[in-house]
Amino acid sequence: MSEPKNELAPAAARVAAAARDLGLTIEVVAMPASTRTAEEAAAACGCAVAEIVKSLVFRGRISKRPYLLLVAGSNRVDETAVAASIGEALARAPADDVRAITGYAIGGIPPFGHATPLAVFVDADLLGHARVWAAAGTPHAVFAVDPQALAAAVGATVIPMGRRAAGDRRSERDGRVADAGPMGVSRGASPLASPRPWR
Ligand code: 5CA
Repeated sequence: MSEPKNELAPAAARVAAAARDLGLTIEVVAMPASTRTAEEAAAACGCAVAEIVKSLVFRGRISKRPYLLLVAGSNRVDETAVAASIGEALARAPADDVRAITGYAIGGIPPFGHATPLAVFVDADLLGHARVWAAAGTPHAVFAVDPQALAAAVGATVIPMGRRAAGDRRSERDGRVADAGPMGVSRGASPLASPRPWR
């Protein structure tokens, strides 16, 4: 695959190099518009929000171990369900902590190539797409990837991650609804627990 014609920012170039190290064939693209949020990234990439990978850093409340959650852009993290899968409750990492752990600023956190090793979990909903888009180090850089290839390359454990954010429209390519009850998404011990509005 040819290199992108636009010159990449150093952080984006590091992501491209990390992908090569993993044997993952991607092309990092610098977008003229912001890709800082899942919604902005979807608009810039011309895809559904459900096809955006949010790379969110949490810490175990007990172990303090850092975890990377790769979450569908249209889903909110259901912390109760995720804790049930991972085996401990999680707390969101503050921005300066995220920067130290990953080496990247929020809005550009890539799903690999971090400053420190992270246990990685991927949202089962992401695997229903042929192609998803993830951040590549800056709030303007993204890459497209087969989610199965991404999950395999980073050694991610697939878990039910969340439920659809309020007000999000179902795209025609995403026939499932990751919401409470009937679709079989694990709700953990407390179905009434209110997940934080990760977007
Ligand atoms: N580039 C886009 C799409 S790939 C992106 O990085 N999206 S994201 O969802 O992975 O990153 C933005 C996330 O950072 C949001 O989910 C938001 O909840 C989180 N965030 C924003 N501010 C903070 C903060 N101060 N501390 C921790 N997380 C934050």
